[in-house]
Amino acid sequence: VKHQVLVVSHADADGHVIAEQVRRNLSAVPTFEVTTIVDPTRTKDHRTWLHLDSIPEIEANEYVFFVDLMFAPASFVDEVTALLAFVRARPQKRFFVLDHHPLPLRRLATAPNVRAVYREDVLDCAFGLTSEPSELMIIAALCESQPTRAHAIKTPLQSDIAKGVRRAAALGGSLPGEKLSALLRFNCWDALVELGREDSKLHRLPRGRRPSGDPPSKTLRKLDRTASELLARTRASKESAQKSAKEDLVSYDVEVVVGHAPPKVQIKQALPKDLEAIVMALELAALYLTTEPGAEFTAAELIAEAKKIGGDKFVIEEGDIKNVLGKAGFLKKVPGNKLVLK
Ligand SMILES: [Mn+2]
Repeated sequence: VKHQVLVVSHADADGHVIAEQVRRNLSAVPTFEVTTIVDPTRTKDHRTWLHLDSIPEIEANEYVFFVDLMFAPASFVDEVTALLAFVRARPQKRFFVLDHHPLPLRRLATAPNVRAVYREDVLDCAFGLTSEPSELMIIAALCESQPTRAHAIKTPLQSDIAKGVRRAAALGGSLPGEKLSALLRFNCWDALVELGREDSKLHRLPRGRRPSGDPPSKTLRKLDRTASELLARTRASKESAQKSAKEDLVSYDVEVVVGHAPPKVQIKQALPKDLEAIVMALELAALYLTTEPGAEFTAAELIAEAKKIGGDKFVIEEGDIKNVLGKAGFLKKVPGNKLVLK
């Protein structure tokens, strides 16, 4: 039996991309079954925290990751109070919070089953990242207006994709939420590049919104059709998987292929899947052992926690830690043979 894992993210441009990166990284853990919620109504902004009961999908999951959802400087006390009440009422679940805006870390630390991380550069705002920035996170960072190291390393193509994602994510259009998430999941980069390169007259976005009177451009209409097709096939594939009761054997990621030629623009996988899985589980374990900033733990404690998170079927050896220490950016050695989260 797999652990059910849910990623809940902000329905803006970078939020869609961050959700997809986190989904991919968590999915590397073979014992995790990961779904995402990015919803232009329910995860529109910081008020999401006040309406967590509008996301009943949370109840079926053991691990819940809130990403790219900020706490507003003027109303964070109410927001964090609502989140704390929500997680305390669900002591069997583990919650993680990650954003590139400052978080109310001290208050969040008062609940036993939530861990929070603030990373100021969007480039670092995902779980399971390695020291090498991923293309997805470069695109996510370019979607935001905050200062980021991404500007120093971006390619023109990544900038065009980011522009396309911003246009696709603009509220008032048909793509934000499920559809844009599907386009990212299935690597529809070519059409997103095309969207980014369309005439800006077709994409007037006052205050980031698409005015309701503006007709969708040719590329927007094409992306809408592709997304609808992908979602229909995903649903059909899930239903047939349920019918045949062989869910473990059917990976709808692999099964669903967009009709036409394969997309030309490829997004690189950073690491082989098994190493990625180890990095991912160890990071979650390190987060869980970090009950206060700078908390120290041993490698053995880290492995034990990673096994608990991954479940019995998840194999991880002492030697894997050494392998990972060099590649993952999140652990630091401290005197006394201990480790801390960076
Ligand atoms: Mn953001």
